[in-house]
Amino acid sequence: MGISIPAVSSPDDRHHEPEGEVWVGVRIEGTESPLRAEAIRSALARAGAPFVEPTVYPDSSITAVHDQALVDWQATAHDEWVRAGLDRDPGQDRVVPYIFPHPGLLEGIDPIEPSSASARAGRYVYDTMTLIAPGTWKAARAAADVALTAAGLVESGTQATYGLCRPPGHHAARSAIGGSCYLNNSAIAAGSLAGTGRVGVLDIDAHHGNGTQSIFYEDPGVLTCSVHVDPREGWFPHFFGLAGETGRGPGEGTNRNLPLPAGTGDREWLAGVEGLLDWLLAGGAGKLVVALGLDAAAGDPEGPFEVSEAGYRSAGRLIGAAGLPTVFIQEGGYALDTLGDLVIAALEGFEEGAASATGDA
Ligand code: SP5
Ligand code: ZN
Repeated sequence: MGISIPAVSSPDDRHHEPEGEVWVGVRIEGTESPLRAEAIRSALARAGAPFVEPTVYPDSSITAVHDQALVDWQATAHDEWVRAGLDRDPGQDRVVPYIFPHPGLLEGIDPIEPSSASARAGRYVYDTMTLIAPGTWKAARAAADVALTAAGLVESGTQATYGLCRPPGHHAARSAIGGSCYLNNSAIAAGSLAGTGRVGVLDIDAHHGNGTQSIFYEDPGVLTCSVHVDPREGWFPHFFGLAGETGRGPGEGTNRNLPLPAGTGDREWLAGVEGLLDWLLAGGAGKLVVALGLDAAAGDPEGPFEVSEAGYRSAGRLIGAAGLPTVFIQEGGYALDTLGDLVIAALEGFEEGAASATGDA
């Protein structure tokens, strides 16, 4: 079968060329490459998905979930880096931090806005793996437009859309970025839908959707949930992502985490997806954003789960059967030879599940 879900995609994703990541102080090859989006586009084209170009949205849709200062810094961070001469001495051509306003450093004192380009990187980027290249902002801004366009189509009555966002977004928080993410595309989509009733975000990337969780942590208008590898077993984002994190203040009870052990396969993972969907429906979610990471698949180089392609198809069926208007937003997924087929499996599964829900299967 083919795919009739509109796929929003921008040619600008190719401008993000991090060319690796700095891990334990060493620049390694990394897996978040431009080839990911190319692989997904090819698979979507083979499946006959209708492609849609993104519309350019105003910055206000982005600053609804990110601090203006973070957006402004990212837009000029690479220029600032080069003006400071760091590409020549010491010869680092990507923006990468070296010092961070760690809570143990500050001990409660409000940090000043640092003046050096290298210190400013640590003010806004919480890890060393999220390199900023000359074209990163162009691609990240386009990915946000992809998410907003996919959400806008659903807002105006399309049952489901897929946003091919690259770079990914779910690790980007309100005021700091990391985890190969720059703008939180899933949160931006959810924020844009939130005017008209409760929105649910279901994050099935292998990693905890920490940015989305923290952005909406006190917001009762967006229910957030994530099924992911247990950070206590040594996985990014390491410091949180546990079941006890349930929201705060007016958002108490509006976040849910399901950490699962490394090695988790279809059965346990799908039971988790189903439980989170039931929780979103019980909480009154009227629209759904799916943070679609494919790195829970067996063989993915960044994740230890063992989910099969059939498992992703079943997840799509469960989501489709929920019957909600749904925006799929591309997150992680790094096995270039299977990535495209996994996206297709999830989207085909959705169409099967949606058809069975409305009785026209
Ligand atoms: C969007 C998304 O899926 N981001 C994933 C970010 C997690 N990256 C963690 C990388 C940890 C270091 N990897 C080094 C592998 C060396 N073999
Ligand atoms: Zn991931």
